[in-house]
Amino acid sequence: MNFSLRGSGFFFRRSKELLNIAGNKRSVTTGVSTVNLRNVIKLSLYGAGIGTIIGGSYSIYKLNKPRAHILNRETNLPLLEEAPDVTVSRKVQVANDQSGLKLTLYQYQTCPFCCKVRAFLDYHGISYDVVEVDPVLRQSVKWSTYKKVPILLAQVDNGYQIFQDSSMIVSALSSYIRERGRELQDITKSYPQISFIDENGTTKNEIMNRYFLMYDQPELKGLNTKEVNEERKWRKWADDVLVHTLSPNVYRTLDEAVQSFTWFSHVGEWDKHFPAWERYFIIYVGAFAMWMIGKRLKARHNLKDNVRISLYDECNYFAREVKVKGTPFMGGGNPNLADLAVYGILSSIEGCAAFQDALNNSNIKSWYFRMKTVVNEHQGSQFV
Ligand SMILES: N[C@@H](CCC(=O)N[C@@H](CS)C(=O)NCC(=O)O)C(=O)O
Repeated sequence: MNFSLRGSGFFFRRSKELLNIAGNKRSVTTGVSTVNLRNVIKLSLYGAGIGTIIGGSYSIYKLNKPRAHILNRETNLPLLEEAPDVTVSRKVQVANDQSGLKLTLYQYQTCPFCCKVRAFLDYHGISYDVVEVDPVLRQSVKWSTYKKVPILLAQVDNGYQIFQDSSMIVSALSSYIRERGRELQDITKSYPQISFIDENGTTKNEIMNRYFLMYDQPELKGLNTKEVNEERKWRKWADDVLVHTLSPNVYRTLDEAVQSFTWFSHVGEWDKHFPAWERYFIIYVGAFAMWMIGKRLKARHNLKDNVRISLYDECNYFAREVKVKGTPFMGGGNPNLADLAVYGILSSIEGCAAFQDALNNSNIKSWYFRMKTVVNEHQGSQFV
């Protein structure tokens, strides 16, 4: 009650003041002298002018200010002055390597993205050293700010050029071998990196143009735009769709997860690279963790209830496209980068039950074995 009385008093007092102001105003506009009018106009013009300057400057400032979620506009991949002090796990030597490249691949043997890079290098008959990274302690990549594999180091005149992200590695090397004469360091400038904060507040790095090959004059090289676009589309599909069917399949049950990790240990020669306790730790703890994570990935990527069907569907999707073309490969008579990407990704699960099931229940088998032959025989060395 008290409150409402005081409230009404306040209302009446304010109303009177407002009436007074209105009355004064009326006297200004009716009994106006020219000097007063000029002052009023002047003041209004000054006000408008100052307002425009402040407003305009603020807009220019806002337009030029980088958007808060973009951390840097672009940076080029760095150059190391000296090679990191690490032990090479194995050397892949191809007798007639014409590339002139001196490469070291930091990898996990069964990471699909690393397998994709190896498929590219092996097909083209390019020699390289391999550093098998310990997935738990990761000591051999401590020198890198990038926290994933594959990472590729190429020896150049003044140091070691870093390449990261499998698709960028493949695009950059492919541009290099097809357009000899351009320095590797120069090519990497076409793949700038931006960092940004995504909608969940996580800092992300993205390599621009990673699916693009860098040619000076593509039309002079007889490149057909439709084929180039198609190759890019399937490479992207391999990374965005196909690869996401793998984990939920190879870690589908706890037994399958242990079987997959045991095979990873075998082909990655973990017995040579890691002590026994660490190997068993990775196999059993890794299998359990990935079995749990596999369920979340299944939901995130909208896989079918029976995840095998999603794997078969994607294999058939690709195989059907090759069949429609009527050529042995997506690239025609020879594989293109899309063939190599799909082959590399599928080869990462070759020893898993899911892979055998995919061969037996989809139409990918004959294409897959054609690819295996041309990659293992380095048949692409004719293009280097
Ligand atoms: N877009 C990257 C993805 C690479 C990636 O996710 N690699 C995984 C291994 S398959 C990784 O290194 N994850 C971080 C880790 O294991 O610590 C590429 O194409 O290279």
